[in-house]
Amino acid sequence: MQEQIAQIRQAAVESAQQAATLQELTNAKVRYLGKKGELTKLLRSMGQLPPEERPVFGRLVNEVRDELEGIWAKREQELFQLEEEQRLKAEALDWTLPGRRPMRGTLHPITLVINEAKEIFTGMGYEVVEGPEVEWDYYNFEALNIPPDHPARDTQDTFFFSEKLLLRSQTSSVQIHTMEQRQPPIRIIAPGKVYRADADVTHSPMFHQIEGLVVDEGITFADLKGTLQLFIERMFGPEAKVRFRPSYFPFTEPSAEVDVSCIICGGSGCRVCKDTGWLEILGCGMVDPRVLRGVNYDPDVVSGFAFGMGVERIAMLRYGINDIRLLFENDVRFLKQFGM
Ligand code: 2U9
Repeated sequence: MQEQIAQIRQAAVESAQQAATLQELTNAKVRYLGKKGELTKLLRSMGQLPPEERPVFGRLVNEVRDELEGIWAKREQELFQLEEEQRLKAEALDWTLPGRRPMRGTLHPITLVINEAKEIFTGMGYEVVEGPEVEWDYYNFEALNIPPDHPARDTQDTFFFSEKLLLRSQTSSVQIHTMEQRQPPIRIIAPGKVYRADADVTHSPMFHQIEGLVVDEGITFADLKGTLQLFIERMFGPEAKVRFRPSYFPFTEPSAEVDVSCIICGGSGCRVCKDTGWLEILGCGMVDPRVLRGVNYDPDVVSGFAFGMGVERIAMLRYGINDIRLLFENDVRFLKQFGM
């Protein structure tokens, strides 16, 4: 009997030592110390012994049981630590890895140009004003001295909702609204979307304009020239040369178109400037007295100058973009090349 106890003890100790996981250890415990386990079975067979041997035997079995339970508790602790270490190793994080950057957008080149123009003009004391894109014929054409038979009024060029309502084809309407509401001095720029029935490599049916208007006593063409010269130098760099050519617009008299020395070749002639060395970038002039009279300003007391430019054209020249459609497709691979 004692030998049997010793054998079971030995086998139990070995199985505890050999158990490689907590599960195996539990299984082994059930096998030796469980209700139907080897040691329990041995204790139950005690009845077969002579009564005088039973106390010694019982004590011996219970001693072995206590010892085994101690061994199990120790092994359990060891295996628990082992498994915990393995789990932590498997889940290990490298805190020194660089984080994943959140996707960050960039400002659209059109927005960049508008923002820059706003900076330049507000720096000269201008105010930024905006107005409706759906406009009355009066504000878009009539108040700007554009006669009823002017080609711009053709449905080929302008999007009409009705005889009197349209999508503005220029932001000049904003300046008319402003003049109706205020008295000189006026110094404003009006950036925004305009619409014309036109679409090819250099034209889009929706594009952006920045127009400016200054009205006060004693405003002259010299003020206009100085202002635009400064704007162009700030927008295109100090080496940009500027020239004014006489032109015609119904709303300004006299009128001029303004060229900047080619920003690609610097004026020596290339494909972009068609070998002229110059790029046309805006139109301007002294506000026609008829326009001033139309908003109840007295052209004998005040005078003004105005100018207008296409933002897409300026963005294309500044960033060397050769197809206007790139500005409207919103391909992220294109857009992400531009700064914040
Ligand atoms: C008022 C009076 C006059 C705005 C002006 C231009 C000349 C001009 C074009 C540039 C390229 C339009 O985007 S474009 O196609 N604009 O040449 N715009 S003077 O004149 C005004 C504006 C408002 C009350």
